Amino acid sequence: MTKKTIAQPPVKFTGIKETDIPQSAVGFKAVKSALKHMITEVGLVDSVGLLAKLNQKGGFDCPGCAWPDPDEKRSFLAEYCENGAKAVAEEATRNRVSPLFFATHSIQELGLLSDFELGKKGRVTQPMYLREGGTHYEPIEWDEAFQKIGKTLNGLHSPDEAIFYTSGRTSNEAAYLYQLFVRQYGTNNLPDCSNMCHESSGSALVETLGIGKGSVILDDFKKADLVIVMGQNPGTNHPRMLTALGETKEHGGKIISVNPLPEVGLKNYIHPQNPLKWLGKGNDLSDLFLQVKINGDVALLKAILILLHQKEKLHPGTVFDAEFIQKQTLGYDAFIADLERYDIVDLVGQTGLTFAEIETAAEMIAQNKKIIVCWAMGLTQHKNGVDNIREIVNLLLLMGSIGKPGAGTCPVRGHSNVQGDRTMGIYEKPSEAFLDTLDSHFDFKSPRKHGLDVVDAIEAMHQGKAKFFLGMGGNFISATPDTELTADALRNCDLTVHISTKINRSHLIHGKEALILPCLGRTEKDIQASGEQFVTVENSMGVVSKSVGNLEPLSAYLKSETAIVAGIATATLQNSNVDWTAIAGNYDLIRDAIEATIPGFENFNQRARIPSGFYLPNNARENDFTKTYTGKANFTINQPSDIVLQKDQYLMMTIRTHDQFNTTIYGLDDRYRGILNERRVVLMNQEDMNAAGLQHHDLVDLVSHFEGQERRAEQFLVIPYSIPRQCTATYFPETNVLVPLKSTARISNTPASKTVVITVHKRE
Ligand SMILES: Nc1nc2c(c(=O)[nH]1)N[C@H]1C(S)=C(S)[C@@H](COP(=O)(O)OP(=O)(O)OC[C@H]3O[C@@H](n4cnc5c(=O)[nH]c(N)nc54)[C@H](O)[C@@H]3O)O[C@H]1N2
Ligand SMILES: Nc1nc2c(c(=O)[nH]1)N[C@H]1C(S)=C(S)[C@@H](COP(=O)(O)OP(=O)(O)OC[C@H]3O[C@@H](n4cnc5c(=O)[nH]c(N)nc54)[C@H](O)[C@@H]3O)O[C@H]1N2
Ligand SMILES: [Mo]
Repeated sequence: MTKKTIAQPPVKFTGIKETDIPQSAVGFKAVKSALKHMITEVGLVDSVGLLAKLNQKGGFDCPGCAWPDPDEKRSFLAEYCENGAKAVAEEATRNRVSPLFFATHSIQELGLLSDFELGKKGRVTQPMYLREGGTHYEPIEWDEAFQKIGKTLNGLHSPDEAIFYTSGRTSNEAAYLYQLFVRQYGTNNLPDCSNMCHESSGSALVETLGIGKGSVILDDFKKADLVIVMGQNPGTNHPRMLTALGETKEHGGKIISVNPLPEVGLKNYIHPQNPLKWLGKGNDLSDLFLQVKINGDVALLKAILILLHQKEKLHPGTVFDAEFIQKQTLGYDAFIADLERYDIVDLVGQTGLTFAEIETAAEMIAQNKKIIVCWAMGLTQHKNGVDNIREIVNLLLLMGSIGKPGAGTCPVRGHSNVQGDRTMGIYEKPSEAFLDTLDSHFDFKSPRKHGLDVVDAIEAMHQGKAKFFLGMGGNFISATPDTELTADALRNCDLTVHISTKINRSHLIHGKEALILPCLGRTEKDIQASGEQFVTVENSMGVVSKSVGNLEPLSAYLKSETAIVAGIATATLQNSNVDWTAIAGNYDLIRDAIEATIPGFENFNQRARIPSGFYLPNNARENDFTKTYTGKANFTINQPSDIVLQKDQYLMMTIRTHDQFNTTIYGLDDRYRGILNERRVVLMNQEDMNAAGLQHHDLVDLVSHFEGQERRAEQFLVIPYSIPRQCTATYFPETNVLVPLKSTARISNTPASKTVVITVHKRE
């Protein structure tokens, strides 16, 4: 019998070095680091060509984060950042994973590589197949691969036994075709990375404001009096956002950051596109830094809300926007009644902050009427993740700080097209209205039963209720919680299929049979029957724009994601009245179908060709809240954290280093945190270390505790760090094994990967 490939990256220490934490984000080092990655992966000539096209009008969209590009003129080389350049380098790498590579390395052997080592092997060049009981992937022809998928899908007892995952890099065109195929096949099992990411934001915003997206645009940052950045590390994950925050400051606005860690980008900032400023000391970006305890945000917001309410009672009409509340909202009285039940002393205690700090924040908020709140995973990945965001909305509603310039909600998205994929219908809980339109346009009946999200899909595979997994991009095994359980879930499948650019761990943890289908990346030319194609993407602020690759494809075997979907659809669907070959041969035809079925895409083909793109409608931005279930913006009642830690327990947040894009590990440095060449670390408060008898660089095992179960991750080095008491931080994906599958946010079902209860055990 063949042995299983190990599910987690093996324990390997790479030789930790520590440095001082840099004083500011960006600067020469960042540019040097970016160019080094680029030149190593793609060579000097192509590097220059790529950077010249990156995020330029008429170029390709950065495959890094979803932060928008300025609408106005973009200067040469200006709209890239260190980590964007790394994302491009990683995709445009010349390193190839060829059939010869697979013939010489068994899957088990590849499993022994770390994620960093595996990723550096490069791009997959040909479709590959793993037969039942096989030890090595073998090359396969595209048609045969499609037939195998069709045969497996048509052999299932029900279409609901198949899972169709999407990661957020997939273009609008590919995503649209994909969901159409999946619904024609007969299921809504379309989980996506959003389920693990901003689902809490979507859930909270739809309920309260009637749109699951943020309400601000880039220009609002110049007009805001106050920007609050909560649970986000923009210096690493959205570096171009620092330019927008810099503009807030230049226009006289203030910034508050709320984070358990003093993240470098939020403290100090040097404008990357203004070299003269590199020589200076940088700007103090945050006017107030609140070093909150992990998951202390609802308590903090409630304490602030109480203080604002007290001020309003003392001087009526000076703090709250009574007219806005009266005209546009529902639920104010119940909200205030609930707020009055809380004791501010208890709340302050839960935050780990001082009363004075919270009072300063409340004062800054009271004095400023145009407020933007930005957030990311530090707020969404908690049991009360939806509560976090609804409480932010409460604050904005009280201040009337939404639906006007310089004010509103700003959930900062992750993957470059994660928002667009959802707009295209990649959603396990589609609305009736969307399905009705799809059905009438394509003349079929799509399934009405809601599908499975990521967590439920894992559960279904684990229980043998789902037998087929297809990943449109992404790295499911490494991105999901509870690594060992998820691995067993995938191993239960009859067939696992991955449409990927690069080799990753998910190719190694497979069903009975497995396929890797290699696709073109953003940076590559996409030629179809009707000639050269472009795709479109939607950024974090609802701008849809075109993206065109300029590199020759890495291998002649690669297919575009759209062509792959069309191939699978043709091999699977017997009675489809969609001409899959025609539609995938000319992306204008896909855009016509999008225009006909999705609101906001009028004249899509024409507007897709406008160089800076176009904005999708946004009711919250327009101060229109009639789209909520009550027809008004809704106040909500939210819960602070209910986690009670035992004396020896800590909360652990799993975060990204400066050298990774989710599960893709670019390098081993976390430069902005001063931790170099090592990922197996646990950041702890020095006083907690003293109390537990732990020393710098002690080797420890981490054990998580959930509903009486224990999960273990072995061998991490203790690093003393500026972090509140009883809080710890580790890097994802190494500690995903500790995140229990069922520990999720209420309503959104997002894994609570920022609130893992752990104990720390010194190894003898
Ligand atoms: N270079 C690069 N860019 C990326 C990514 C990447 O991996 N690399 N990933 C992309 C994706 S998919 C996403 S979703 C985003 C992720 O962007 P971020 O959300 O910035 O990513 P994380 O590293 O998860 O950081 C979470 C931040 O929240 C803080 N935090 C954790 N828990 C709490 C809490 O309870 N309260 C508060 N107030 N703060 C908390 C952490 O200290 C950390 O600063 O970035 C996108 N962009
Ligand atoms: N513990 C913990 N877990 C987390 C998180 C956390 O903060 N903590 N964050 C969560 C979040 S926010 C997210 S978004 C998920 C991310 O989950 P995923 O989106 O599933 O993971 P990625 O690492 O972004 O996927 C990288 C892989 O995508 C493939 N790829 C790259 N570009 C393309 C392309 O253009 N087309 C195709 N078809 N494939 C491509 C490559 O093969 C690469 O290996 O992880 C989640 N998991
Ligand atoms: Mo994400």
